[in-house]
Parts: sequence; C-alpha cells; structure tokens
Amino acid sequence: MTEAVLSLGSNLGDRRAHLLAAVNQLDSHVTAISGVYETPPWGDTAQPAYLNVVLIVNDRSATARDWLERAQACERAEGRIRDPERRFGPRTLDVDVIAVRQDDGTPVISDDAELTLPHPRAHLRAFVLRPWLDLRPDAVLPGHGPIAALLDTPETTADLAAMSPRPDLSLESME
Ligand code: PH2
Ligand code: MG
Ligand code: MG
Repeated sequence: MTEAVLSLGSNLGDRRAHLLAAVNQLDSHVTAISGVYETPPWGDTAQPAYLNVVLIVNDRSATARDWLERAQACERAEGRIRDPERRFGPRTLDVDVIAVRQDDGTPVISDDAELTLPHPRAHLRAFVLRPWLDLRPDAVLPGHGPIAALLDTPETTADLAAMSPRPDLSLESME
C-alpha cells in the first residue's frame, strides 16, 4: 500500500469545478481533503490567482508511478494544455505528486526526471505546505524537515501571508 500527498491547483476557468473533478475522479482513494486556499501565483507572477488544495490518497496496490499517471489523467480530463514556453504558467488543473510513502512509513525517494520524489520545489511553496499542514500537522518533508518549520522561512513567509482560506469554496461537501 502507498499513501500519497497530492497538490491540486487551478487558475483558469471554473477553478473550483476543476479541483472538484479531480477529487471525484480519484474518488475512493481520497482519504483527506484540505481547505481550499486562494493563493498568489508562484514562479510566474503575470497570471491570475490560484485555488489550491491538498489531498491525501491511499491505495493498496498503487506505486508512485501509478499516482503520477492518475494525476496526469485528472489533468487531461480538465483539458490541461501545456505551454512549453511557460513552465509555471496558467492552467485549468495541475495535480502534483508531492510525497509518497509505503505502509511501513518509509518515504519513496526518486530522482527520476519524470517523477522526482519528494517534489523538488515543495519546500518553497506555501500553497503546498499550508493546506498539507491542515491535514497532517506533524508531517515531515523528507530531506527538508517538518512542514510547520518550512512555513517559517524567507522563501515561504510572504506567500503564506498573502494566501487566504476560502471556506466558501470548500470541496468537502462534494457538491
Ligand atoms: N502552480 C504552478 C506555478 N505557480 N502558483 C500557485 N499559487 N499555485 C499553484 O498551484 C501554482 C503556482 C505550476 O505548477
Ligand atoms: Mg505544479
Ligand atoms: Mg504539475
């Protein structure tokens, strides 16, 4: 069995609907859904604000690569178009695999070009760390330490202050 932490983001079209479609597609594997946050764009600032959410997903038989394939299937279902010129540009739906662990708690470490685990930029991204903290206050990002501490670094504090919870857009009700 593996448990994965997935980061979902959307900043084009009906943002909440794109996030909800992914939750519904991952369906019975979803064991926890964070609050929804409105977040300033990271990495490429000339684009609309994002909605971000973090999911914890479990599957008896899934490998890390299975999670990547499921994440990409969710992106395709929401009409994701990749612009090779804009690596961090706008998107209908982005689903990133942040961290995976085996059922004995061992983290999956991978430097595969297609699937680097843990995610190589997660420690810099308040939009990943803050919703994850909602679900797992004691979580540790392998190689970087407790996520609570990572939200108190020069790389994340400004973005943390600029993001806001959107309880009005919660996905918990699954409507
Ligand atoms: N995703 C990106 C680039 N920048 N900024 C925010 N706030 N949220 C995202 O999900 C995001 C981003 C590319 O993966
Ligand atoms: Mg991403
Ligand atoms: Mg991505």
